[in-house]
Amino acid sequence: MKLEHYLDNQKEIIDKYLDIYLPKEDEYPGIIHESMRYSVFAGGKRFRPILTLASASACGGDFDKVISTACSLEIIHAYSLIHDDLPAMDNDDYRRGQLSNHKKYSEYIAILAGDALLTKAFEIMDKEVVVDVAKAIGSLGVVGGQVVDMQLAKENLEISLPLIEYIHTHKTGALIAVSCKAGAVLSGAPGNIVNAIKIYGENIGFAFQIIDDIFDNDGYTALVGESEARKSAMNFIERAKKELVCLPKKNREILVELADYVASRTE
Ligand code: GRG
Repeated sequence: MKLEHYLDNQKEIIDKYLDIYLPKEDEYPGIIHESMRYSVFAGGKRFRPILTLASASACGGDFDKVISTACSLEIIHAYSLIHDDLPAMDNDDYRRGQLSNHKKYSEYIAILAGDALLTKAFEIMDKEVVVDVAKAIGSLGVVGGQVVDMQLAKENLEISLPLIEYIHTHKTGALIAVSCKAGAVLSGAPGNIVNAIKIYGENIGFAFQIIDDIFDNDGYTALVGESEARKSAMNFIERAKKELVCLPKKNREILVELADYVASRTE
């Protein structure tokens, strides 16, 4: 199957399950459920849950065992975007071409929708990966990356390569890496494979954010220029793919294709 079809197909499956896991709009108090669903279903590539499912499949895992965790990682991602857009953070009026959650529903609803999404994610994820996910998104992970990014934006910190690397590995890389790792853990993969898939995730996570910086002409690109940034992203993709040699060739194919997709993506 061509990658494009694979991605569309996985997205469709993930959306079907997200619809099952999230409370319906008519559940009281409806406004919070409407707001949660608005952000989860307002587009999005579903890249993190796709990685969880792909890592599980590369490790011979069972779809039924991983789908709730895969969806929980997308729900965490949706939460992070809602809070990232808030006036106290990036103050963005639009996300994915539509009004951001606080613009559509008010600030207090957007904060609570984020809180409820994060809580829902921990309700549905497999208990075996709760600690890994909590560590990846807390103050030593995504939150830490967001703090330093906010300091850079609001407190005139001097931009430098180590600072950008910290932000990218924490704010973006940590959730992508744990999305990959969770798929391996829940498939009962041995420690060396779990570790390789986690490092794969860290590398594609870094490359993913560098490509985002190229789109936005900021961050890494602002420091080193577009051509260096692209080279650097390619290096991380190659490093990611090298980690997969511990998997049989047939099993690693989809992860290799997803790594290449990160470098070539246009959205
Ligand atoms: C604890 C998870 C957590 C968050 C609290 C608000 C915050 C702290 C962090 C913000 C993190 C953030 C917004 C990172 C940006 C990551 C990123 C590259 C977003 C774009 O991802 P895509 O391209 O988006 O996968 P789509 O629209 O396809 O879903």
